[in-house]
Amino acid sequence: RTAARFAAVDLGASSGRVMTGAVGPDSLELREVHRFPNRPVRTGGTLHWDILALHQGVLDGLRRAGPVASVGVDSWAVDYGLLDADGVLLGNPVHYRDARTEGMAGRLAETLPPQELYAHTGLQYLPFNTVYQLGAARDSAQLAAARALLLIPDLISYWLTGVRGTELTNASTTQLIDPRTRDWSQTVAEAAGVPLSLFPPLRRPGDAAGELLPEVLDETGLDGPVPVTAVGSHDTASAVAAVPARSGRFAYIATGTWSLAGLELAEPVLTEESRRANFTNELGVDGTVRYLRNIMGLWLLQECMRSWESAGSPQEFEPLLRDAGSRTPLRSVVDAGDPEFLAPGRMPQRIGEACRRAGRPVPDGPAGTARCVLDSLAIAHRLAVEDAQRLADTEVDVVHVVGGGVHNELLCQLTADACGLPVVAGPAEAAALGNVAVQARAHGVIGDDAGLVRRLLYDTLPLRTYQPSGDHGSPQEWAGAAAAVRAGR
Ligand code: ADP
Ligand code: LRH
Repeated sequence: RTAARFAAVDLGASSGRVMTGAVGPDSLELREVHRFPNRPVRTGGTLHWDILALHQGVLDGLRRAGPVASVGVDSWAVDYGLLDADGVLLGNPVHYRDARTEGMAGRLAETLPPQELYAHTGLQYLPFNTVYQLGAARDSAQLAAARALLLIPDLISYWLTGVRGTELTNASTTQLIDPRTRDWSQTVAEAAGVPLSLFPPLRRPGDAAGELLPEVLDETGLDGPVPVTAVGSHDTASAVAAVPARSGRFAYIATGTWSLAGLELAEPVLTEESRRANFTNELGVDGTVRYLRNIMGLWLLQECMRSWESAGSPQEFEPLLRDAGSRTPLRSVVDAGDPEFLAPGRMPQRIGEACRRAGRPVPDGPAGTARCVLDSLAIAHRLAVEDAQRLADTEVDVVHVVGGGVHNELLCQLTADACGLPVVAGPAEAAALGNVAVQARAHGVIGDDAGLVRRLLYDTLPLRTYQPSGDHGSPQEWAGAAAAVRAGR
């Protein structure tokens, strides 16, 4: 085995980045070569992704990356672009936070009851699941003209290679995949009126996904051939593949724009109790299942900071989190799992209103509001970790936190306190690492074994452990606050 460099394109809802990973049999070093903002744009009343700006960011990043053995692309889930008969993109992809899917779940329920939908897909109800987005687009001229549907990372891969595919981990977020067969569900597609022929063939993490097109080589200054390799193209699949766990008894929380909190399982949990608890069974790399719940995540804080006209730089986080850390714990708490916080805008006011409705004090100023958000996230993390263990009948003794939230020490400490378990924090760029690791395995640089990757990461990454401290409320106070949030659901 010889060392090689790989490029990971990781498009998050907050920013896109291109990272390179230098991988040897016993080493994996990640370097950020380009980061660019991801700014959604509202036109004609619809919230869109600025997909061409993102693609330009990818090209700029690949130019800076220099020679690589392969490229892998991952991004946020559920969203897609439609191609016409000439392979041209029809309109800008719509953002999952757009309100167009309102009422769509009810419409699908008329042909397929929610219980059956869950039994076939194991997917939690989220208003923006692709199946509902397609329901909302049903009578559009765009969908009528569409000959292919490409999920976001598959669209970027297509623009890089000219090759079309549907990567499985991300396909599992459409709510059209059956997690038992790991293939399309004809039953759901028929009930929802979705022609599965729109989707290019399924491919799996590690599969070859084409080579950079001549025009891309020109644009990036790279010498061909440069292969593109399918990775866990759902960013959360890649992030969980890079959780540096030492044993199987772990829960993870991927904290970025979202908090995705749960367990890695060998089989889906499709019980009615699991459906009612709104747990999802997304597909992971190596035949795993990501059993988790979506929590609003640091989006709550991001949106507050946007309304305070703060750009979210480390210099702005530092004083805000210091002040928030000195506030009274658990004074104001909201349900950070509530989809009422999904849409953008007026976030501090909406959080204040939710506190008032729950009979709790309205948080005061930015520090008070930030503290309310972080206490609320910690409680939602605890509820998800607790419920996942009960529903999947497993026990864990550590919680791994990965993603941008690793930079937020207060959130990591509060999560340890809320869960009553040690939190191992890191890496912050887990999705990019998981992306690189899958490429390195596919190209034979490291052994083709998920456990090996996790051990390698555990041995080489700077990780920080937070023990439950009691400094931010006693175990009884956390239990009481968590019970109150649960009771309000
Ligand atoms: P995504 O992949 O969804 O774009 P990230 O994993 O990059 O998100 O995480 C972004 C979040 O990380 C931000 O919303 C912010 O709350 C947090 N974050 C990033 N840098 C810092 C920092 N220096 N201090 C505290 N939090 C930070
Ligand atoms: C995180 C994420 C998450 C999805 C959401 C749409 O970036 O992929 O796993 O639920 O975006």
